[in-house]
Amino acid sequence: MKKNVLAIDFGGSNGRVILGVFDQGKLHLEEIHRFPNQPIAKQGSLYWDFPQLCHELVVGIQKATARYEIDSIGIDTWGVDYGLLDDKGLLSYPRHYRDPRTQGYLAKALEKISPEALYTATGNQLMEINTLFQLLTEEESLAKATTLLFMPDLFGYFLTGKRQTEATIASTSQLMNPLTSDWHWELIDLFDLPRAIFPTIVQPGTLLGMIKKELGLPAIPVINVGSHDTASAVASVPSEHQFLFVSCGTWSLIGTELPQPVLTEKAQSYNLTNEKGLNQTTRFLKNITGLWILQEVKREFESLGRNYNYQELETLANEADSMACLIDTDAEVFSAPGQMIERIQSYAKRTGQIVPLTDGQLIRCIYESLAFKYKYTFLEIVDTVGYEFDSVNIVGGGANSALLCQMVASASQMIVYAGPNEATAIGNINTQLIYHGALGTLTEARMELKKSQYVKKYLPKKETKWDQEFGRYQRLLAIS
Ligand code: LRH
Repeated sequence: MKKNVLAIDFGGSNGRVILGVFDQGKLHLEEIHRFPNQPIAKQGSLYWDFPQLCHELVVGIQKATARYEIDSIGIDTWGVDYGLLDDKGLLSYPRHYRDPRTQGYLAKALEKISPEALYTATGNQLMEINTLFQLLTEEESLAKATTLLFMPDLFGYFLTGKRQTEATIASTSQLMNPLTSDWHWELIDLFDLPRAIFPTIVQPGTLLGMIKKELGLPAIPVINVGSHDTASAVASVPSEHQFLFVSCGTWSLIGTELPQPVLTEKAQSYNLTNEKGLNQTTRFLKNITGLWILQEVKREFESLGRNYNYQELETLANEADSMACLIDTDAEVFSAPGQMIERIQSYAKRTGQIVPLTDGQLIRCIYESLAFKYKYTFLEIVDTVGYEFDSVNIVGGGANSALLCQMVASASQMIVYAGPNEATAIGNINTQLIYHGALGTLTEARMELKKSQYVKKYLPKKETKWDQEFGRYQRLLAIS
């Protein structure tokens, strides 16, 4: 059965419309349209540029339908962000999670509920960017709102006029009950949020609706895919068995897929999160900083006229001394955009390390610190689930980085399978192909994929420095 489906992915720096052509068991990808997805800043606040993004979405679909018969569309974005609507439509531009307005709201929420109870109720890692904390800043808009839609739901509403919430994206909100996959109504009441704004939660792999006539596009079905980008990325991991994954983009999501949530004290102490995957699975993972710092430093180099591609950055890093400076990539100081180089340097000074000055030293510092953070997180996951893994699948943009993959293999002494790099688009496409009956199960989809996508294997090297310096890295985490 031949199918042409579109995966629309709104990522940290770009949005993309990707065509997946599935024919005779092989998947071929083609990027049809790419556009910037940068937050817009207005009076110190950060917003999604929603009208412009809807325009790009239409352009992308037009470009695709001009050349192909499209069987369906699936949309995914990062988690936690949403828009509030009244009966007529969106009340205002949706806020971006890096908007500083949530500062202090986690602490405020904990005046009403203990961190333990909040974790047990939702299974979510406590992060100030989560929807719950964003909503607590919205009293005025909440009074006017009739519906809350997460970003992929909102783009789906723009295309079809249908208001639904898909389970994987709802599971990033800190408002869902991981045991029932429904809203956590008691929590919603506790925080005085209006129950009526929360739409019915539907499972991925179902039909949202058809593209509405007014848009002047063909009436194509829009499918609820794993609309949280990580859910889609995990749906692409080419493994039949229990696997450890790193979905590496702006964020790194490190974890495993389980049949049910883990809400134990240990899981909470490590701040591991339970999100929904396809087929009602649990994505048990930790949300940590991924390529974000690197992307910011690259952007800063560019503003200084030094335009490196990732390959060139790796070459520079390879030439710099190893383990000169390490950072906690999740330290609060690195979370906001801008002046990243200066912030790394002052972190180095503050922690009594050699200050990275050259471009290569800065990049090496970021890569080695990430490799250590991965190792550290693998250990937390293994300790919580109670069994070990002998390999890890790195999917997403980070799978392209030979330097990072090799460092992770050597630091953790595990085989790294790197790829697919287009993980989110592929998982999105997989779900649509299962919906059409072109692929049977998720496992079948994952294994079919192995035929068409390049997965590279990295073997761990015996380099003692990773063991020797791990203690120093751990001490750094404690003080920063
Ligand atoms: C990863 C991700 C993550 C969210 C963050 C905002 O892309 O979706 O799960 O917490 O972005």
